[in-house]
Amino acid sequence: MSQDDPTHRPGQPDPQVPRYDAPAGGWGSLKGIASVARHTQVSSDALKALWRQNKPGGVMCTGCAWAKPANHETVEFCENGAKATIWELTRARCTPEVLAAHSLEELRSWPDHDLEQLGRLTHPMRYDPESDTYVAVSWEEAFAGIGAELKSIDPADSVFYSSGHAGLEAAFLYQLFARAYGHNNLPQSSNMCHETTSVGLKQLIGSPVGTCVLPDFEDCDAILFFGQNTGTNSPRFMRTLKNAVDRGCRIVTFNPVRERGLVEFVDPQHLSAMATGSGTRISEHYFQVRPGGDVAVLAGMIKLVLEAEAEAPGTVLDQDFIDAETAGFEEMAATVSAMSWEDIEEASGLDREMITTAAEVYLGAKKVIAIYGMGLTQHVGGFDNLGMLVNLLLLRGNIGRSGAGISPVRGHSNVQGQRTVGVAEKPGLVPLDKLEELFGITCPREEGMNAVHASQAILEGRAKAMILLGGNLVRALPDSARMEGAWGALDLTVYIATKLNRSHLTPGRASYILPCLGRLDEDMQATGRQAVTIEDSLSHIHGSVGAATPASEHLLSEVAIVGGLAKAVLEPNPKLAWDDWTGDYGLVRDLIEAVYPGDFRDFNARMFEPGGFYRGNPARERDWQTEGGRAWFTAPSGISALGARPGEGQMTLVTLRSNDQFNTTIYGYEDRLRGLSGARDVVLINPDEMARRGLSEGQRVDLACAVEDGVERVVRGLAVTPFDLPAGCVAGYYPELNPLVPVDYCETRSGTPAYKGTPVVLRR
Ligand SMILES: Nc1nc2c(c(=O)[nH]1)N[C@H]1C(S)=C(S)[C@@H](COP(=O)(O)OP(=O)(O)OC[C@H]3O[C@@H](n4cnc5c(=O)[nH]c(N)nc54)[C@H](O)[C@@H]3O)O[C@H]1N2
Ligand SMILES: Nc1nc2c(c(=O)[nH]1)N[C@H]1C(S)=C(S)[C@@H](COP(=O)(O)OP(=O)(O)OC[C@H]3O[C@@H](n4cnc5c(=O)[nH]c(N)nc54)[C@H](O)[C@@H]3O)O[C@H]1N2
Ligand SMILES: [Mo]
Repeated sequence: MSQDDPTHRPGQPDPQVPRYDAPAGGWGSLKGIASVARHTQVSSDALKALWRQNKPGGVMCTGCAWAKPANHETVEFCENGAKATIWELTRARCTPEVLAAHSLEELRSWPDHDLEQLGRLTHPMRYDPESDTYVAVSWEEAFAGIGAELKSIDPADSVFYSSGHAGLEAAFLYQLFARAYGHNNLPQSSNMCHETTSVGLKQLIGSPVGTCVLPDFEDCDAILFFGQNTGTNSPRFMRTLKNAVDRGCRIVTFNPVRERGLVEFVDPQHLSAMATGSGTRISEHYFQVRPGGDVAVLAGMIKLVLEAEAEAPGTVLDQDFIDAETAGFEEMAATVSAMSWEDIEEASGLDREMITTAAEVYLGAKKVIAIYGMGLTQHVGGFDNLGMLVNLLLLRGNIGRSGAGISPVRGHSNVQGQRTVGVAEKPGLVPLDKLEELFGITCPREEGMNAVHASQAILEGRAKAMILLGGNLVRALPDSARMEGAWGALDLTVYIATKLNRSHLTPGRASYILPCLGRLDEDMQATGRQAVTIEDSLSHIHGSVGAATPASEHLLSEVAIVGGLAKAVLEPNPKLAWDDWTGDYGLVRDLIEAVYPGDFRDFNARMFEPGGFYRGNPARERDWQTEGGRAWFTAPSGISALGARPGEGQMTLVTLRSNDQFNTTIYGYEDRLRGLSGARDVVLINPDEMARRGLSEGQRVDLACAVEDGVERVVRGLAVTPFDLPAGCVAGYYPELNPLVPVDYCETRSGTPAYKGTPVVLRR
């Protein structure tokens, strides 16, 4: 910034971009755990749980869905897994006395962090409008009250949401309950997350999930990383990456933010590296693409691959594969070839040389894996992002062979698995005939509501009842401020949860909080201690046995709660044996196997196999279960994944997770790996952009959504914070900025909200 810049105040330093130069992992990660432990009442059970975490026969982490290896290390948890465990197994209790002392009106003024900090919920609770508090009720009263409400409405007006926390057993019973009751309204957290993957990859390669398994990472020559923040969101994956780099695998990353984990990493288990603090460089090249610019990057790379083939015909493309296994090549190639470098550089924010460097890495590798996360899925043009990535991989046969493939990194620990066992609003994805035959029920056949449809139904007053199996939907959804306003018009809200969160503070006319056991808790039922199962990001199924003493004797398991609700609503049916199933989860696994024999063969016998058992993936075997039976090249509908080019004065808003949160659960105010700390009400902006707009560090500004649909969406009082970002965009934290994202500003085919690409304007 120059001295004659009107915003430069004498004596003030130029805005500095915050830096965190230490590698991800290392001592910093231990400090991160310690800081959460300091202000949480850590129980001794938490330490025991960490020891057993992600090991065969142990307990599967409640955090992310990253794979659990068969040959585990002594310590198989990461910084954020430890935080999740310590947070869940706190000694703090959110009792009826605590809740009696605070009205909901008061609690609504608390930050998210403080609500969960109250500790584990201990009793079933009912909202009492008179005192504006939650009051304790018995389970019998709660089930009877909820049952009466649900029986009085049209099932099609109710919505059964699930966040990806619950195990396969509870999830399977939950969808069975919904269908027996009479609807397919089963939105799930993946609707806000990897729905682009579920819809996109299914259409393109016939599989709604990734094609890679852990051994592929020991065999690949190059990894391309798009919009996934490993160091924070799946830290155990860092070790896999480090091992890959150590044996010569090359990594190229595209991300608007220089995320430390993808720059450098020290494995906390490696004593010599810890002692010297010397990290492993993870990305050989790191390109700060513009938000939504990946379509253009990939177009550039594809152009270069096609040019290389034209120069040396028969040597670059895997022509046999393209001819035998794919469709759509010509149209894709024509569309991409017609894109100009000028447009590609403009949309990507990268120059041709950078894209050429990336293409050279791709062309120099025999086996390539592409990894991606929310940076590709949460855009209006998310499908184009995936389509282009699949195009690039297909050109050289990089899907369906060892050491190659496409690997979306999933979010919640069992988000993928819940979909596998039928938590889906699309009836076509579920073997309904089988359910009818096994359980003597009639399944509705109409398409149900996904998260966006449910949100619209709530905003328009059409929905009557919401049940949340975990999660904090009011806060996680787009348009969250409008959602909070509309939610109160519901007849019934039911929150099955471990901790108090902001959604619970928006009760419907009748509202209940049903406190459940978490996965880390010991779950004793009629036949003894129960195990549950989850599916990881790489489609492996793992048994998990909780051993912690439950937070209160009044907690029920999620399986028991779903059974209790179902019994209170449904007519008696001997084939729906909720009590027997609650007594023995093995019976539920037998049913899952009966409905999905291909995926869950010998389920009960195999659930504790080290590394989990693989449920397979036809695309990995080049069995393309798509229209036409081939893998599809697709021509993108435009050069950017943004809904529209930002207009004059507008910027693209990217919402981020900090290193100190798990979705809407805020552990603290440190975003150590980005060199930020102390506050979450910030707007991150490039220093040049700050100067151009005459902004100073710490100045409070408002952000307003620039989508014109007649609704005002503003978040006020954000502190301007200089940060290393491409020009033309701003970033800030999820969920604080969710009021800015319009509910129907979402991915065109799957409805995934455009949390990474909403146009905004900045106001003083
Ligand atoms: N500790 C922790 N772990 C978590 C979670 C958590 O909140 N905390 N959440 C869990 C869940 S539910 C999920 S879905 C996953 C989410 O994990 P990720 O997929 O990593 O999601 P985000 O952190 O939202 O954003 C990913 C990255 O996308 C980048 N990005 C933004 N826009 C673009 C773009 O247009 N192009 C490219 N190439 N990159 C872009 C951002 O800079 C960011 O680094 O993590 C899971 N694990
Ligand atoms: N702006 C913006 N918004 C986003 C995103 C983004 O990147 N940007 N990401 C989106 C994504 S990827 C996702 S997945 C969603 C997440 O949205 P949700 O899944 O709805 O939210 P979570 O924060 O995971 O839910 C936390 C709550 O779950 C409950 N809970 C925790 N463990 C358990 C359990 O074992 N059982 C039960 N029953 N309850 C439990 C606790 O009460 C806790 O308060 O948010 C989405 N929203
Ligand atoms: Mo997610």
